[in-house]
Amino acid sequence: MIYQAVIFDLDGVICSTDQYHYLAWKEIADDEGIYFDEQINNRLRGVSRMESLEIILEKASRTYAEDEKSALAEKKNQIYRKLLERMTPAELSEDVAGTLKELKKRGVKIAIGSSSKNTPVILKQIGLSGSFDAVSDGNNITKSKPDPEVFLTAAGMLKEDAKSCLVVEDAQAGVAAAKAGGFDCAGIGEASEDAAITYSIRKISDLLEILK
Ligand code: B16
Ligand code: MG
Repeated sequence: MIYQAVIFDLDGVICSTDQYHYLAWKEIADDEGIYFDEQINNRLRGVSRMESLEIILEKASRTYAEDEKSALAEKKNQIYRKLLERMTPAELSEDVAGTLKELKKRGVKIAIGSSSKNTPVILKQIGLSGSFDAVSDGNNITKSKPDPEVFLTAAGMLKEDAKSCLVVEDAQAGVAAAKAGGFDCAGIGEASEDAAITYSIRKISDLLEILK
């Protein structure tokens, strides 16, 4: 086996919080009278909160001052956190839960590499707190995807180099981050057709074939 560890993106890979991000940003955009739809929301995948706001403000009819932007990002996060409270372990699929268990059984290390500052609360809500060998997230990085920092930090925590780790991503920004860090990448969902991936997977348990 060429990989000692798997680094999972969180949103769109381990669980699906994208509809919650969408609902929260939609509320902000509607309040501000800014056009926002699912297609724009897709561009926010894997991108940090402030960078997401900048993408939304592309459709605004005026410019926003820095303190207004901070206030909007904070308001979005409050709405999003309220929605996260509704998440339960039922939102963790059997496919994901079974795959994590099997990887552990095979002695493969598992980590999270997410842009989200809400990673600890999401892991708690879906019952995965303490399940990973390392958690690298929006709280311990300075540069967000497509910068490789979040994955390089995860690999460092695992004491592995990039070539020994496989990154699993659903977003273009995340695939680019993996590539920039020298990681092989398995793409799922939208990223399964990205030209920069190493493997295309339809479901998380497809990893078990790659890691045989
Ligand atoms: P937060 P991932 C990303 O998570 C989301 O895909 C992206 O839409 C979000 O803006 C970002 O986290 C930051 O999230 O506002 O919770 O810090 O895909 O990298 O797990
Ligand atoms: Mg993602």
